[in-house]
Amino acid sequence: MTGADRSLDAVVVGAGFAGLYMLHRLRRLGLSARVFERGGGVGGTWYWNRYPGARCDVESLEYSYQFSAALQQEWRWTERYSTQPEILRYANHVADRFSLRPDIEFNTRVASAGYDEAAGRWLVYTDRGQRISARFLIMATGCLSAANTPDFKGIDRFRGETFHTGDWPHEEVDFHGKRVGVIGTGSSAIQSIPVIAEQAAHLTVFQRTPNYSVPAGNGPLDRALEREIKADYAGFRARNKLMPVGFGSRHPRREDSALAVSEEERQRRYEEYWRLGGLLFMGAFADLGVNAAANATAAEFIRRKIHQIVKDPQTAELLCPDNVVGCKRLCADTGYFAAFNRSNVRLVDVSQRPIDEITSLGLKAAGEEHRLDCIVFATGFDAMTGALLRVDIRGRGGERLQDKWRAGPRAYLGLAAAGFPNLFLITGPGSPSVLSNMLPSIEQHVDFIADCLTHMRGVGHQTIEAQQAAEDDWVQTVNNIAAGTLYPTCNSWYLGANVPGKPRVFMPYLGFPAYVAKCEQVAAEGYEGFAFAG
Ligand code: NA7
Repeated sequence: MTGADRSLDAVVVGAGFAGLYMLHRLRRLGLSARVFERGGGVGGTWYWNRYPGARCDVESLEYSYQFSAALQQEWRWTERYSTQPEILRYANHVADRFSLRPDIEFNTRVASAGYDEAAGRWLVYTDRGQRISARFLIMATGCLSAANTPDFKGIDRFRGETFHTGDWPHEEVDFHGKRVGVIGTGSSAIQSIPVIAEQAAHLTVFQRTPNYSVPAGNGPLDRALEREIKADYAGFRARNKLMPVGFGSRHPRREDSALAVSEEERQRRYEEYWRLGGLLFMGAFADLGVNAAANATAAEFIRRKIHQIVKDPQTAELLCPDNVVGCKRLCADTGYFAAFNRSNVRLVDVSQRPIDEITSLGLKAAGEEHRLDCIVFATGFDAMTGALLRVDIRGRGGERLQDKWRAGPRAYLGLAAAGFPNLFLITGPGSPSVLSNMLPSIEQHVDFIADCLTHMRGVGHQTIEAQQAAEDDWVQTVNNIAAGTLYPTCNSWYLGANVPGKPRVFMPYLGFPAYVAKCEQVAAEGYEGFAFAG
């Protein structure tokens, strides 16, 4: 352990839901591990995304851990879709309940990590000058944790306050009496706009691309439903595991085509799924994700809804997307479109001409200067690869992960990369991750890694590494599956298209059950596609 201050079995980067559970499993295996977390507390994305209205778009009883039967019985969610503060309380509860904090170092960013081939160990450097030698490096850095602020001209000139939804202040932000501008109309904007609109003296929304959104249908958690699910939580989890996205088994996805039913039945079905709320809308017909003509009927339905809700026809028209529903993540809202009926809310279209510049007093767009006291950047994330690549990771021969991924991320099962022995990625690119329920996906990856480490210990292996051929095949498989869908048809963050210069590669693996089956088969066949040594 040349030059290291400390030697461990594993370093885990990030104390979000992935890092917390990974630490728990490593401890249970009797391994020494330490988690490094750049934030001042646990919770990952829920620690940073404190913007008003922040809420999960997967139901509370599903967006939660299942590794501990006692935990899932005792924790009581208050709403159908949990708010950010409640999810953060849950993360803190888990950290305390399993006594995880002593092994987490907060306010500490892992800056770089290099693999020492001779020693078969990682040398990890933090921004506080620590050097740690570890056999395993486990990246639990999250998929949506590197906030993306576009390089707007004049951004430093603004004399008012600026915020990013993904890096929101910890103290209360009060917009009362303020002129607020929100840039972006993705999920974060769609959740925060109705709340900000209620406070602000005036709110201007700068929209480049309108988004489809379905009312979440949120409300207090139905206690009878909670009792029913808790009576057989394991069965409920098992049924969700068979769903293409790993959640939603209470509302099965329909198996017929949107084009195979009468117009009347189609509208009836869409109404039914509109009322179910949020992401569940996509389950109305089997072919909404793969058939453009089928999808167009859903698009038309939502556009009609927007026109029914928004009183000013011009604003309504501007809010109507014309791309494929679900191609960019479908949003789940509470009063989003209706917010544009308020007299203090204005929509500004920046689709034809980019925002000109930020000035000391506001923002110039579409040839007009908008005077603002506060600007909210709801401009999203460098998703899936951003947080990973902010750490300078160097594998065999000093190869940088940044260089290996220059043309797009490449990872076997989204879990490991050839040339980077003993490095694991939790919910990395090439795994279902953001196109599944994150919590079960995290648990599945952590369990895979923990089982793999147990296997290595049993057999006496020191190192594990993805084989190049297996990685190449997997990247091809992920692409082939995506190519058979409508996902590549728009500029989504799934494709990296929201960050200028980022390679355009579809990153998530589509299909949670098939993915889980593949991982199980890989493990059953002695970790096929991986090479062991030592
Ligand atoms: P998103 O979904 O990436 O949304 C970002 C928004 O910001 C989107 O409307 C963008 O428009 C807009 N944007 C980005 N750059 C610019 C510039 N330069 N000018 C104008 N508008 C811009 O991020 P969110 O945080 O809302 O949601 C991310 C995920 O978090 C979400 O899907 C959930 O899973 C949780 P664009 O569409 O690129 O034209």
